[in-house]
Amino acid sequence: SFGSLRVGIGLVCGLFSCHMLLAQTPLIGNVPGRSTQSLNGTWHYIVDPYETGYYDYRYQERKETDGEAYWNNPVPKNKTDRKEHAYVDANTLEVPGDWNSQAPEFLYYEGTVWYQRTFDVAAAQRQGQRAFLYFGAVNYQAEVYLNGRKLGSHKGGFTAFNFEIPDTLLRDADNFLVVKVDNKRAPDEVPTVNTDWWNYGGITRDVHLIWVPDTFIQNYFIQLERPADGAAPRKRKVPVAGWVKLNGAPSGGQLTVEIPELKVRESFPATGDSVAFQLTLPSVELWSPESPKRYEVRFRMGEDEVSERIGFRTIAVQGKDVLLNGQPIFMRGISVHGEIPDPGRRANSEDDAAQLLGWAHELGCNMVRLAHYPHSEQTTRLADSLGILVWSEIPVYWTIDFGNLAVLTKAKHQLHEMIARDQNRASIIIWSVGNETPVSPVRTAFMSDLAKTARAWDGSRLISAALEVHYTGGKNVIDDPLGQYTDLVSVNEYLGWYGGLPDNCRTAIWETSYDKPLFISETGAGAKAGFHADSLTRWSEEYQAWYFREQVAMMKRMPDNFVGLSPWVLVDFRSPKRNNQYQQGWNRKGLIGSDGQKKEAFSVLNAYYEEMKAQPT
Ligand code: GCB
Repeated sequence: SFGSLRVGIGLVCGLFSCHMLLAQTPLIGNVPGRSTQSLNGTWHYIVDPYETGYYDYRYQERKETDGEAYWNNPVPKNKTDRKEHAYVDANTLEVPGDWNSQAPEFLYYEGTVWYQRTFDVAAAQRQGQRAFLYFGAVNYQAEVYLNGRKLGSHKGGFTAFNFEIPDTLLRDADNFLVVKVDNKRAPDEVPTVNTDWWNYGGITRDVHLIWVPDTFIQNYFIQLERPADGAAPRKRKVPVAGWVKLNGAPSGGQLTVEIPELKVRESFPATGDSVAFQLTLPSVELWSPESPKRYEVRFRMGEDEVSERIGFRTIAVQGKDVLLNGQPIFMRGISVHGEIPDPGRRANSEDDAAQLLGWAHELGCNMVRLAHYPHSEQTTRLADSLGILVWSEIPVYWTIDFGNLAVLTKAKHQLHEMIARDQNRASIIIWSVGNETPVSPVRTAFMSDLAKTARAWDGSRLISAALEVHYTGGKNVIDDPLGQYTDLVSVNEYLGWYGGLPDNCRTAIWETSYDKPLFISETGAGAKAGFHADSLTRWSEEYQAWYFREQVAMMKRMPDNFVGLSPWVLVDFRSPKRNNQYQQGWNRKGLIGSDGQKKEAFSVLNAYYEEMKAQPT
């Protein structure tokens, strides 16, 4: 409704800019639909564990003009000149990419690495255009410098950000671009020091220059108006609502929204820098996993035009059900890390997304839980086109410093950046505000604030968080107070792995204090691919397959508010916390091993999903 729309506009208009360390421009939406110049490729690097490029020998931050600051071009003026750093062709890293997988000496490196490259811009491209420097993700903290001047900084390893490049700073040739990347873990960051995944460092996603006219469409949101009480959306005369955020303060003008296939084209007066709009579509074919229909939607304002393919659907909770387009759905999900095995690296391309979602599709899934942080934009766009429902999460994981207001602000930044990038993806039905956070009053205050904030920013999707279950008196009880604030109650359970043996599932009784849909956001067991033994032997494929057989049987006896599951996990992934002879630095709960080999449990879950596909929900 329009109440939430206004909040949305307030958000994009500035709520955030006041928190920024430097003048970071709010995120430009739909970057693939813009005029861009790629800055991917081979960059130079300097490894700098002591941060010598940043601090002088008295450990004072270097002045911008300091010749030994690593953001400055270290060209000796003459042969007597001394420079103690250099970007050399012997030291290069590919962007996008984590550094850990690119050279053996980086395998366990956490700290500062300076990235450097030069680039030219075509004079014709530059003419009358504003330039923005865009990063798909840098883990964790980025300090960005161009031609010796600082453009800005950013924290948060999995979300996109951009800075405007002042026209006076940009040259036609040999622009000297430096990014200081620091992935040291810290107790007051998000995530905090302790996670069950490897902290891959680097410029892990695409880098682009974006060219836009003086006044441009910065971002927009378009969706079906949410029908009351989970009712099915209308098929004819369908109400659509949205907003557009403009940048470059126009003195009026018209914003045009067009959906050519539906012969819809309407203009709205742009009085300030935001425009809220409503449209009526004559008819609409709804987006769903079975038929992921998308329409080309065009936005035009003055000289700027952006377009992309957007699906229309509704998602709601009604009583015990999750309704997609007014119909109850069962989520045949799988949890996925944004990581490619063999040898273990951050997923960073369209091919990587296709690999991971392709495996999920083979497993019989209609849903993925993208754990535990926002995945690449290629992933959510591919999910849109393949018809895979998505749970997208911020890395508020385990023991965040809940009592620290600055940490809440950091979590909200990441929440905002996640939503701002992907708010038009039909595939995304759930925003998750965290995973397995330990119950306490201060934590519940923190987490419920995030849940409320997410809902205020995007009232069109469901809000959840992965909670824990406890086993008491022979029962599995879900009574985490955070459940009051989420639309569906999601829990991670490992009955038969972290407690007891898999046959304990046979007598398990489930109890929840919430009259809401129940989703199992994790369940899993470790096995080394290719290790075979009897099913009582831990780490064997047989144990894991047995675990899944017992779990599936239990799922079939779940209470009637059970709406699906996303077991842990699609593929083995690197975790420095896992060090027995089978693990060797890997979490082995994948249904697929680190060599890409499917384990026996894969076919157990697949058989269940094939059965569920055939069943009416
Ligand atoms: C969990 C966590 C996940 C871990 C998993 C495990 O509950 O949410 O990040 O990797 O358990 O393997 O223990």
